Amino acid sequence: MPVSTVFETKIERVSILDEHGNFDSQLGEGLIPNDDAVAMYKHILVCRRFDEIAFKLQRSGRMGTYPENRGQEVPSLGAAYVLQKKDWMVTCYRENAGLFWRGLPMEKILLHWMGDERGNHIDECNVTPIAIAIGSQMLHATGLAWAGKYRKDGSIACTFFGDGATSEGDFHEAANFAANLDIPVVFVCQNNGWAISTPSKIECSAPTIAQRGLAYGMDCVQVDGNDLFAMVKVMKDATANARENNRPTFIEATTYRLGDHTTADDARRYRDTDELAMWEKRDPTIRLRNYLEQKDLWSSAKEEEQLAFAADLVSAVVANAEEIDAPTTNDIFDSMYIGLSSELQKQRQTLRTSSIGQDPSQIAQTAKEGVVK
Ligand SMILES: Cc1ncc(C[n+]2csc(CCOP(=O)(O)OP(=O)(O)O)c2C)c(N)n1
Ligand SMILES: [Mg+2]
Repeated sequence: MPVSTVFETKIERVSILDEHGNFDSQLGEGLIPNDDAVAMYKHILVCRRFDEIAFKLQRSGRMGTYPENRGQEVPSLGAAYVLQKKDWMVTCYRENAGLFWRGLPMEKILLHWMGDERGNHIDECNVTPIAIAIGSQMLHATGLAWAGKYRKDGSIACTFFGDGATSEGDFHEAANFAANLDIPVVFVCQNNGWAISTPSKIECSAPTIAQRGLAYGMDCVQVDGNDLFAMVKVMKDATANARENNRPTFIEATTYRLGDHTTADDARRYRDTDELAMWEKRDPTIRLRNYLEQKDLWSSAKEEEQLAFAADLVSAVVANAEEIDAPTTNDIFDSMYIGLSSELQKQRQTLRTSSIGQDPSQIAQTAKEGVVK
């Protein structure tokens, strides 16, 4: 036969607790113990409060740009729940829930968005500073996972990025490298349907983003990214694949940002109100709360208590971030590098780079002396 099929595949989608409250007990039973499910719900309420206050800090001029995380808490939280301490979590900017769960002090994220380099100086846990240059972090994660494999320390890495980031060359390089060199890294794409105002369907003409990982020979799966149980399930499978087989996995977590892209954006200018209303019904907090209430693990009284706790906690975090001593101009060097090259030492001393040219005070001085006309 001259024509034969050389490759056939399918992409599976995992859902355990759906937006209507249906729970797949075959897949979900025993996956998350009750105490942990309660703890994670409480954590999401804290993250929501953090988001709300961070937004207000920007609006009142007390912080720079901030990207709301609201609606997208589950993918990073589910992943952080499964990852081990020695593993690396390498994220962009919509993964506060997972970063805080892993132990990143919340004030560090505020400091980052306040433009204070100390927000990027992280000793507390194996997470990297949040990546704003779209796509760059996937290469870092692949390198960290490769180092873990080389050192045989049993660590793996998990990296997060958006749907838009899979159109960047960095993604393709990281995926190609990880798949061909058997590197234990988990790629988690948070497909929220938009890259700022560009809808994902005009950036990716395939029916799933997960297929992009398939092209490199990785195991790929799509998951309901607003379903904590499903996210934990696919992360358990992916981390086992990484630890036992040194194989990367591509997880496409479908989700939605309920807020604007950042505080510099107004999503009403390009997003349909019907689309937003549909996703508001799929809010991960609604289905998780219903699940907990049905099991008699949650109540309105507990909700009120936790909301009050979250408000106090976030107020304390804001106070910590705002009351810290003003940064020195050298922080940018001291937070960024372990050792400084001679060029960087010169920059640290003079606070200028050779490429920028003379600093303003020197120019003023020479101008006065009549050297510069
Ligand atoms: C290399 C690079 N190019 C462009 C930008 C500007 N930018 C910031 S966010 C963004 C869209 C990212 O979309 P996606 O990856 O889907 O992430 P989302 O914000 O939806 O979570 C762009 C283009 C950037 N930060 N870095
Ligand atoms: Mg996106």
